[in-house]
Amino acid sequence: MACTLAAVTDGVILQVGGLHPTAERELATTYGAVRLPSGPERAAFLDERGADVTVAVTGAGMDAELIGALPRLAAVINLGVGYDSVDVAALKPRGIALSNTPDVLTDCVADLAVGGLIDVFRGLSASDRFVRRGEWAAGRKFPLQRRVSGARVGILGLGRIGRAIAHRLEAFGCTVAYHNRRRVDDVPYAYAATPVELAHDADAVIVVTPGGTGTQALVSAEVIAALGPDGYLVNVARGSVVDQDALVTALTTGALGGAALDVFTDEPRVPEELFALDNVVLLPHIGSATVETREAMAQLVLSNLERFLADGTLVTPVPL
Ligand code: 8YV
Repeated sequence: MACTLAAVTDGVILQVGGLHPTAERELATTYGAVRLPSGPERAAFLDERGADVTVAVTGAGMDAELIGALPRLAAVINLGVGYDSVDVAALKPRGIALSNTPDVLTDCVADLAVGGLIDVFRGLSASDRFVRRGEWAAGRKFPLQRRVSGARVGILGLGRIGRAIAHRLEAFGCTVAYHNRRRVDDVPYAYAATPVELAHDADAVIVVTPGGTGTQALVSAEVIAALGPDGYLVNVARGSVVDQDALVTALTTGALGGAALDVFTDEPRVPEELFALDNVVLLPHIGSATVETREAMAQLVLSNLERFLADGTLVTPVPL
């Protein structure tokens, strides 16, 4: 810990960006948290109050500059399992602790990944548009799509969410393979040594690896080419894990069969070239966005804060 516990509990709790309403309410009422202003007032706030802040609670991330403006910061409590928007390199040397929200969102993200896979294979969103445009009523037939049951699915990143996806796909009779930094011993799925190998032998690849520098463009042009015109990509991880330019080119030229994308490199901006493509499902980063899961994430954020203020430890710490 960077500060003594007394010094932490004396300090200001800073809310960075919007959070779940439960968390915001509780932060304000129980902890008297202050929200970091945006726009021109931000710099003045940091000048005046930055040195009082001991804990930051964020769903929007924290860059090195903001961390640097908070000299007494002892913990960052992140709403979300992914913490790639928090500059970990700026936390480490100062011994600032970090927590995230694992486990509580595993099922919902896995559900969405499988939902995206089914949508893009069977053309659910596209056929919904077909009906609404009146094409069915006009006597036209929606083109035949691809079968999900029995498909060969590669999972890129066999962590908690990857395993939950694999488990669901087993019920569909899919053949599951995976690529992971490390081989996982206790699973019955085939291990692919590289993402290219994974894609080469799959009808679809589901991307569920954490974001950040280590996985930047892991799904390269070569991986996309290995999936090919009959292959599909589902991304519920981070936009940064996929070479988005290569993906857009492959989709617009027919070099990739289709994609279901919940995440993008520059959210909320989505490449407009994809808007007209019926073989692409575009989602607004909703992996964990259910009433139940977001409430559970908010509660876990609050538990981490409560524990940190009580004894300087975290319920779900990120090992740094
Ligand atoms: C939300 C997520 O984007 O947990 C994550 O890493 O990507 C999602 O659950 C995030 O929690 C919103 O702040």
